[in-house]
Amino acid sequence: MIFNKEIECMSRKNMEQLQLKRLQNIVYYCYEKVPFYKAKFDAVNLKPKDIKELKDIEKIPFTTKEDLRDNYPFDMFAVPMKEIVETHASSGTTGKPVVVGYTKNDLETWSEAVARLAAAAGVTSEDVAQVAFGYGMFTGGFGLHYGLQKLGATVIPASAGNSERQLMYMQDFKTTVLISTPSYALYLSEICEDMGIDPKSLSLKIGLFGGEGHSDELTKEVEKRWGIIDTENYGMTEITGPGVSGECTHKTGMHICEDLFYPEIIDSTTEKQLPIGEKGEMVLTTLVKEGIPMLRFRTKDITILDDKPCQCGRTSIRMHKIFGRSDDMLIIKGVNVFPSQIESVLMKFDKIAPHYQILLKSHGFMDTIEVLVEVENGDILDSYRKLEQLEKDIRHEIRTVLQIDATIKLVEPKTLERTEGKSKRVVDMRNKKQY
Ligand code: DLL
Repeated sequence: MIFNKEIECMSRKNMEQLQLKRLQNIVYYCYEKVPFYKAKFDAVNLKPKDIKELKDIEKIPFTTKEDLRDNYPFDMFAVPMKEIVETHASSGTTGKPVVVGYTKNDLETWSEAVARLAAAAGVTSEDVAQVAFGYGMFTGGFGLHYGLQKLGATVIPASAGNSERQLMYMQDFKTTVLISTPSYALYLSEICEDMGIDPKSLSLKIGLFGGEGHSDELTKEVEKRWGIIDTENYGMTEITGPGVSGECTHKTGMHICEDLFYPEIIDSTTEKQLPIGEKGEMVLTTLVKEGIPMLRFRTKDITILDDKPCQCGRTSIRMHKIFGRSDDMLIIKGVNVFPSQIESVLMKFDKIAPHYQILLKSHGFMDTIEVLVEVENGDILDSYRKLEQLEKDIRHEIRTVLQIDATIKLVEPKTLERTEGKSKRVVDMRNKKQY
């Protein structure tokens, strides 16, 4: 089902016209309502009237996460607080969080964006959708909740954690759609099996997974374990939360709500726009947001845009699964590699479980990488020869595919940390004392 056919199947020409009109409006709006933007425009001698065509967007200075932090909590809001009806925040690893605010119209837009991605994944008003994202300052819980309700699905606001209870709801309420991070979906399947329940025997049909990436290989694993279609969606607090884009059942990339969020790909270093089809950092501009509009927000997420037609009939531009964030790219002895690429290699091996952790260490002046991987069946750990052979094979494959030399350490099943939200795959132990 296409939730908003008129918009989602619009011709390119009409979409570009709509985008230009909305871009011009939002630029005026930002300039008039947010002193931060006025100062940025004035600094480069840019006036809202200078935005005459879509490519003029390149004249607008970027906005970064740091800008939001510097204006903590509300200085980038474009409306008085009495018009803000909800706030959310993303907790960074350091310092103050980024705070965003939604007007009533913003909540409508957000619900629309999420309803579109849920419909694209095959969800209908017949479905029972269990939201296992946290309901709190994180945008995952409320965002999916609003969108699924707009679509008419029955929402179970289970929130994050308490896995046994999640499974009880899934059994008793006959949940057909699971909403969570992909790593939690995997963890939940494990708990399900531990409880003696075959995950495939439940009523689950569709997974709406996001908030973190998962490789194609991990997607297949989740699909195999649950017997479902695993779809991915993407977004971030600064732009709206979930709802920027999502996969349809053809899984040819995530369809972007282009009438709401204008996507660009730039080269992170030169900061110049790249043509469609080239890999780079995604930059997003909100086209209709009232509470906290964002002009050219640098997501740091690396992807590729694709404007080839999709069989589903939607004409929207799609984005490839995120390759990684420009700030989590690892440089191992000069070779650039994203954790997701390591995941893809690991997932090719049968005897290991889809749970791993990447440890970055330093030996003298040299950075080294160690990958801890769980074996599927602990028996192999009793056979030194088999264990050594498997470690060797994985190391060899990583070297061949990614040109990096990693130490592989196979560990007992279920010994690596599981999380109910976003997983932490990389542990940076460099510059820390090692014993
Ligand atoms: O994670 C919003 C969200 C919630 C999206 C639930 C989808 C589902 P933040 O906490 O602000 O917001 O984190 C945003 O998470 O810049 C990406 O680096 C990463 N991320 C989100 N979705 C994906 C995805 C929410 N599908 C940051 N693939 C983003 C890869 C993702 N990374």
